[in-house]
Amino acid sequence: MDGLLIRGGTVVNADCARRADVLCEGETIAAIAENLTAPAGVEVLDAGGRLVMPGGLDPHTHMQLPFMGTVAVDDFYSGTAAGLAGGTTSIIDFVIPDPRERLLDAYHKWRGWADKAAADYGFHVAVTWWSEQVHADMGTLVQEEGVNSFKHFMAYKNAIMADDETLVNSFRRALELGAMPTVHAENGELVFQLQKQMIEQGISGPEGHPLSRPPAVESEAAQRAIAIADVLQVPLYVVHVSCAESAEAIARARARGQRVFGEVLAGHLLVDESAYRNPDFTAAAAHVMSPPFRPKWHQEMLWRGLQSGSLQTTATDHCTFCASQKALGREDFRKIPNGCGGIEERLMVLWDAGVNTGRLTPSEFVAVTAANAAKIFNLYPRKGVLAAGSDADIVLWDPQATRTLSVKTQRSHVDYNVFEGHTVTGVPTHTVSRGKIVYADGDLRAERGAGRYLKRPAFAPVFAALARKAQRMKPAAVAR
Ligand code: URQ
Ligand code: ZN
Ligand code: ZN
Repeated sequence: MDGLLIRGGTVVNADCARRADVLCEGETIAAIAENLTAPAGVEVLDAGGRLVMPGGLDPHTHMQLPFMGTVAVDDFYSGTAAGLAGGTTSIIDFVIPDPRERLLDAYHKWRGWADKAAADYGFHVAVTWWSEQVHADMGTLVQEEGVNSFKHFMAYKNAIMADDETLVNSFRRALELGAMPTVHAENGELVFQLQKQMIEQGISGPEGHPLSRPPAVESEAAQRAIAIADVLQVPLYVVHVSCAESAEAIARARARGQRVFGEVLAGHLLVDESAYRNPDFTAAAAHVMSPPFRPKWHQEMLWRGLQSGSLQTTATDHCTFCASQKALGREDFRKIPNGCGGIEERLMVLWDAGVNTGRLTPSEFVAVTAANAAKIFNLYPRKGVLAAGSDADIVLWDPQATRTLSVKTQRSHVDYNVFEGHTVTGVPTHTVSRGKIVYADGDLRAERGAGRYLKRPAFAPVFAALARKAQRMKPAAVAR
């Protein structure tokens, strides 16, 4: 039998940590208990007291994204391979149709691109325009293709920006289908006007990027999306929450009982906006992503969101453009392709800045790097937990080992590392993907095409029942 027994470790799930062995048979976990014996033919991996955790789930990546006149350099193979080297075993990427492009056509195109993935992957599908055809395609994607989340870019005017008509129609359709609307929350009109203002004032370098996207540009959109979702009674997931104002808006909505979820990027927790003032264009442009990296004090507010549970997931928004591509915007920062890397570093920087500082327990680390995203996007308990019957996606973690993160050693194809020079304590030594050791002590054995497409069932039965109940509970007209 092909199997793997991971012996002598401490299993850490989001709900508890305990000394236990993990027996994998084929692609799934067969048993988790103390003192398991290896059946004949099963490989034994001695954990030697290390931690044994669910492989990371990154709910926000853009492998080989065609964007701003170029294509992200990490494709579905190199990007997922880099993730495996960092302990991330699943991603949820994005299908982003051009306006007027059928959602189904874009979806099949992206499925073809992702065939080469080395790790498991799912897709959020972006709604970048509205029509009866979009309405119909959303239904097909949910009912036949296992898509249960739809993305809305409130930024990127004259490109993929969704206006309020699209937001309201699409959110309403998502509720009908039992799917989760998600948003990139920045006011695209404000960005457009502020960018123009910067250029008119002669500010054409990367320093213009954060100046044209201040936190209020993000929090206005976050609050608008939260209000639309509240009126329509549909849940909402806000991606890459980067500033205190948006985090507070989500916390207020949740305190009122509204079902809103927030995601934080590893970059926004560790990197600040001083990077844009680097006189070296290449270094500053390498950090151009949206929302931009913020003044340092926002980071503490994002950590508090994760610690308090008002923000639930972490991601990377891995969308990599090399210096030669970023140079498209050398004369005009509006043309710098937006995006940075991070899929290999996410778990290490979060462990180092989160667990080693006492902000997060190891179990809370598992919650924000895998379990919560798996639950929100309906992949749990297949992903996000080590339990009998779950996929054997496992990371062996050495909390004592150190590593200095650098472009010189990273697996990503991009020629920059926003965590350059960070020395972390706590690193993955082994990654197991559906029962196979794909990374061991620096030896990456990522296999092109080994990744599987992850169908994510809708939440329809729950939402529909809730919607009906809400209807019934509408207060009767007050008797005069
Ligand atoms: O906006 C996104 O999430 C994509 C286009 C990646 N780029 C970025 O700057 N975040
Ligand atoms: Zn975005
Ligand atoms: Zn993104």
